[in-house]
Amino acid sequence: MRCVRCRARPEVYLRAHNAAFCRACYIPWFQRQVERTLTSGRMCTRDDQVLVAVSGGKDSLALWDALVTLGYRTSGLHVAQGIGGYSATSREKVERFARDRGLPLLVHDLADEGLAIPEVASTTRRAPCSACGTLKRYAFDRVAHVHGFAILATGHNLDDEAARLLGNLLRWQTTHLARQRPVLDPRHPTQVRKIRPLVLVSEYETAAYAFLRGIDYVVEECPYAEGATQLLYKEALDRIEAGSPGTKLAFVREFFRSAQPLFAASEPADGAPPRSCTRCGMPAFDELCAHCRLLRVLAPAGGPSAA
Ligand code: Q46
Ligand code: ZN
Repeated sequence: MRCVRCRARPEVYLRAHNAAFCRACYIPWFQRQVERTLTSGRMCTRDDQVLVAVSGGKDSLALWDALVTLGYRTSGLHVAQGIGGYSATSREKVERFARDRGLPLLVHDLADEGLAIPEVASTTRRAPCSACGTLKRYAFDRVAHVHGFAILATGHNLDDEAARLLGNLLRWQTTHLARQRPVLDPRHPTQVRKIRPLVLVSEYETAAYAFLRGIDYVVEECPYAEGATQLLYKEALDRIEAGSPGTKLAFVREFFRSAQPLFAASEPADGAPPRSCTRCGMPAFDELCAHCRLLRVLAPAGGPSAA
């Protein structure tokens, strides 16, 4: 097989697309996929300021790199979780990436607020990923709001989206299916638009891009990732993909195109819009937002501040 663009010796083989690319042709191909998702989903324009959530992993750094190369105006946001050596290495990779390219970066360290994930999880007896999800989502919204960003981009890729879709379908989580889309518009004055420009490129495609672009990312997994149910779904989908290349892409793309609007239509206006948390003013479905409820469990008599 030869590079489908220039007939040179290929370096990347994409079974899902029945195509192969040399290094020089693969990089613009990947960027074009991202651009296509950005424009067809009306995610953002080159006039917008986009805050990119960067964990230090290949997906988020590849996304930031692609957005910058495509001419989008971006800043990075790294939420440090206080998970020992893993978090230290992740932060180092993100800071070096930003410094080497002269890109603006905001770092929000949960440990500075007394909210390092291992301690929060053991004190509240919540699963680390559940506490981490609540604190990260809150930090994304809060930092974006405080710094005046209207758009937050995350590096979820096709494999993440397919696993999430499978999980939602296996349990017929219709409310979740109604809100599973690559663009989520704000429903509260403190929320920002959330976009997922990598939803149609696979983990392999993103890893190949990061490698060919010379991006230095954190390779080790978060120590809490092992055993996550999502990994089980990913393994099942990988087996299906190996026997029938292109299935993941069709699964997710057709969901967005045909099925998701039906689920959205059956949940009028995405359910009731959130109220304002009485403690911090951020979106809440109760008197307190999920973040402030967590703080209350951690320190019933006051404790860590809401900001
Ligand atoms: S960082 Fe946080 Fe993940 Fe680690 S604790 Fe779980 S959710 S696995 S993306
Ligand atoms: Zn709150």
